[in-house]
Amino acid sequence: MSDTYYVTTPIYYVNDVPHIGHSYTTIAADVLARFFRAAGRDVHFLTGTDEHGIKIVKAATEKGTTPQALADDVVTHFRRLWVDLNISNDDFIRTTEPRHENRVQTLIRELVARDEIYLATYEGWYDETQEEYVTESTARANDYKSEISGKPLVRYSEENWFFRLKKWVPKLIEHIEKVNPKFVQPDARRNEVLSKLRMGMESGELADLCISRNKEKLPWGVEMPNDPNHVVYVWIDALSNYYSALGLPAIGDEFDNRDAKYWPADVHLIGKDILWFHAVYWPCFLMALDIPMPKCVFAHGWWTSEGQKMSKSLGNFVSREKIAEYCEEYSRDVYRYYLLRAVTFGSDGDFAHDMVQQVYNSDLANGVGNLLSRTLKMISKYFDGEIPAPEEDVEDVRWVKTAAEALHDNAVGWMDAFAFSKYLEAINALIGATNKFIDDTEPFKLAKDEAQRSRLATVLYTCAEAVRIVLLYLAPVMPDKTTAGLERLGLTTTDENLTDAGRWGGLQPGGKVTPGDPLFPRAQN
Ligand code: ME8
Repeated sequence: MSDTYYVTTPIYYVNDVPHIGHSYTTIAADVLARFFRAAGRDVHFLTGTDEHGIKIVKAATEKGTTPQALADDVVTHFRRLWVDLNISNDDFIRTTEPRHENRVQTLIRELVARDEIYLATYEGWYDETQEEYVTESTARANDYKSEISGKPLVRYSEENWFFRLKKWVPKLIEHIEKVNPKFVQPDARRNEVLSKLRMGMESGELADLCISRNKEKLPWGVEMPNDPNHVVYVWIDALSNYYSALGLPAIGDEFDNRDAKYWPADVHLIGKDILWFHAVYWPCFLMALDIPMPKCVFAHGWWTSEGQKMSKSLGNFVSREKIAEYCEEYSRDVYRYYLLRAVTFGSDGDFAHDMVQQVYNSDLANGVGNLLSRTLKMISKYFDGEIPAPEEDVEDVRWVKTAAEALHDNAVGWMDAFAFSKYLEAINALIGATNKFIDDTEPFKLAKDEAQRSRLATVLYTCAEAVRIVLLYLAPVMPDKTTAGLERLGLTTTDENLTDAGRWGGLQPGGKVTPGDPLFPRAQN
């Protein structure tokens, strides 16, 4: 039995159509899923949509439709975008599906049985854009506006069900500090969560969590199984998707335990905006239910566009249409590559047309694209398109081999640590070492001297082998282009485990190569 790997994205709200931010998390998750599948793990990749709550009701009212009709429409945009971006998710969950709703109710029933929730009156501020109660001091500090959206906070007074959050916080702090120091990543986010937790406990401001909403005010949600006057708070409903989608807990339907072997999740990938929900509410909720916690929550940074916060009125919004334009101009693989290459995962990034072009030309047109076409052309010209057998020990091959081995030996570790930048840098280092190798060994000169025939064979085998390894490791990021590149090398993508296939020396001499048009033609200004 191979190791399992369960990766999730947030489930996205259906109040509006998807944009670059949604695509970022989903592409990152897809790259992890593709990489670990290739590395031999048994992967489960989940995404979906978050369809309940006040945000959806308001958006539906504004559009003159019902929440269900809005959800049914917007979900198709998400689904289509994931197909367009070549996302390989294994499941797609909608929170309005019975398989999810029934399991949320079962989880709540279990909380009731364990005396983890109680009825009380809440009086205070509510951030409707974030679906979150806000303490008086936070509200005051932000001028009674949402910290995230800037929209005015709303005064709420309601009788509601509360989850005994405070009771679990000391155990959570211990978990993050000692038991699993990798639980919240990156480190800066972990420290942020820890200090906010400690401050909340010391000041007494960290309150129990209100997990229901009055049904008269908000009928659009999962009904509290113990109280028909209330619906489940949308965040408790939403977070449960990571568990319910696996057919957990068992409730006696056809989904029971379907993918149970994947729990606990290896990683919940999220944006930094929703860290608190994932790093605090979710693990406390699981502890209260005696369910194992996910292994890690990784919060990535925020994208701006052309140097500014994205906004429809500024005209810099990277919408689904805009993404389609980039995919048309450069290909979907390039869009995927750019998002992971432009910034270290965890930091904020800016999406700017000039930068896309710069990265495209330097890494792809001049980098891997040029290396592939140089190599194929020389093999065609000097060896009639047949990959030659390496014969001589050429001293400079060592540098290329070392770069290939560094990639091979560290790839799994980097991907386990979400270090996409290091992974891509190592690929680019191998490309650079191989291009330098060609410049140093000057195969076009060797070709003029019959006595140098075996040296030329070694040089070109080395180039072809380096390109093969580059393409294999780029495949999780750029599945289309790398398949095309490998085909030109006479190779089909195989089921062979990347850990074996990515080792130096795997290329068999004698295969036929076919040079074609450039994989990444240079982009002009
Ligand atoms: O929060 N830059 O859904 P959501 C980077 N339904 N990432 C961005 C981004 C940006 N500018 N904008 C959005 C929700 N994202 C809840 C989640 S999970 C149980 C429930 C990404 O539609 C990022 O991953 O508002 C962020 O966390 C997510 O979209 C928020 O999506």
